[in-house]
Amino acid sequence: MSVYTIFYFPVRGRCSAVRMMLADQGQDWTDEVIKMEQWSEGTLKKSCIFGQLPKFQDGNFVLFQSNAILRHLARKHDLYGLDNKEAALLDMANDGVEDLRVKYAILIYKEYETGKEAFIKNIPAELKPFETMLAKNNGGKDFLVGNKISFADYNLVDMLSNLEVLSPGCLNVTPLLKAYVDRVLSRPKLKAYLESDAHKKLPINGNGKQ
Ligand code: GTX
Repeated sequence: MSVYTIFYFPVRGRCSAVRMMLADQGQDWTDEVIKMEQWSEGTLKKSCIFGQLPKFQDGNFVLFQSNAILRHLARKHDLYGLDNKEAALLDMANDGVEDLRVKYAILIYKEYETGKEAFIKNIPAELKPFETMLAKNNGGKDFLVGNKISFADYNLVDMLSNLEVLSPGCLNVTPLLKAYVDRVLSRPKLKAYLESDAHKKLPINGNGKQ
């Protein structure tokens, strides 16, 4: 039995980066899939501290908030930089990914028909800070920070993969980011997970839009 359990809806959504990180680090986990009918019943929602999923269990330790889950696993599996300054830069990058993810979620769940064109037009501006971070770190040949993968890399690569689905080719304007995404996605354990049915059967979002 795996020590980690993810309770989430049958989507990639806010658990994709967590799953990518666990898979790439050779960790097992159990997915407890929560269908909308079960969620609507209300008991589970009431038991969740912010009334939302994902819920994560590390043994008996229960955690909510997707970014807190990423950070908890990063501390455990040495994916949080080499020192406090690297950790702070990773926090900065991850907060940037979160800002972008919130805008993406608003588009997908609230404004898809009216806001898609403007969102796509603005993608190059959204990518620029990450391209700049990469350029400053060994000319973009490594990761966001240092030369070791981190939790923020999994989160960013997941987010950028979603943008590529929304607007194919959108990463062509940021060559360092494009090469970095390809590099991360070709890591053997991560690639195997992304090619698995477990991943492929899950839609990116819960409303069929992508
Ligand atoms: N800040 C939180 C985090 O990062 O974990 C946000 C969590 C969140 O938005 N959870 C949503 C939720 O629990 C689900 S994420 C979107 C997936 C939708 C799939 C639907 C099939 N929503 C239910 C609720 O608020 O009652």
